[in-house]
Amino acid sequence: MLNSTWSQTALIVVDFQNDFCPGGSLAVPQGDEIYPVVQDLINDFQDHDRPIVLTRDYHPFNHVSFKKRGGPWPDHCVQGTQGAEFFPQLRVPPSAAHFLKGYLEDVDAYSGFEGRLAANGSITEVTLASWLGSHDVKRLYITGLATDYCVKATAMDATSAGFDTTVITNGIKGVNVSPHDSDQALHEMQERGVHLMEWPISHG
Ligand code: VGL
Ligand code: ZN
Repeated sequence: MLNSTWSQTALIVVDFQNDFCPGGSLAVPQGDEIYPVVQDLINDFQDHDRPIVLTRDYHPFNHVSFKKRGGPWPDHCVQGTQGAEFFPQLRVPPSAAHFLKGYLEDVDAYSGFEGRLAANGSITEVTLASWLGSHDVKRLYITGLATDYCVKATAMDATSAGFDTTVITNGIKGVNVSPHDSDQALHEMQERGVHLMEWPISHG
């Protein structure tokens, strides 16, 4: 990519966690297949010294979004369980910033912009918007799971907050509770000014 592409640009990896991958409790079909693209993005952003943000769904065991509490989802991404951990092959640079969301029992959060920075083992008051602002970020590349929920919500909030926002089409997968949910989500994102781009993965 051109050097200008990298200036003021950050990467956001949304919820690439075990419970959203095959074998997990809320598995996104083929969710694991985005791995090579996600890793290539992380590596390239690191090589260019650009900020890398990873969000995680991070629920208490009795979270309001769980079926046992009348919510839509099976238990997933419960704090302290393997399901809440990153996809095992993912190599995350130590410099990456971690944002957690949905960590309060009675509050759900799809968007990374509802998350808070985790640092030194605790959840801070720092929002994603303020963190990106303090790192002089103006443009965002977004990848991760799931297209029709947390990727969509994060991209919508990003563009509303004034970031020039690009979703990487080969670096996302959707839940598709209804068959066309991901297509619909991509359409809604584009209508709001989100750009779509296929990431030219580098081999070797
Ligand atoms: C998500 C459903 C419930 C997501 C999180 O990360 O897209 N989906 N919680
Ligand atoms: Zn959740």
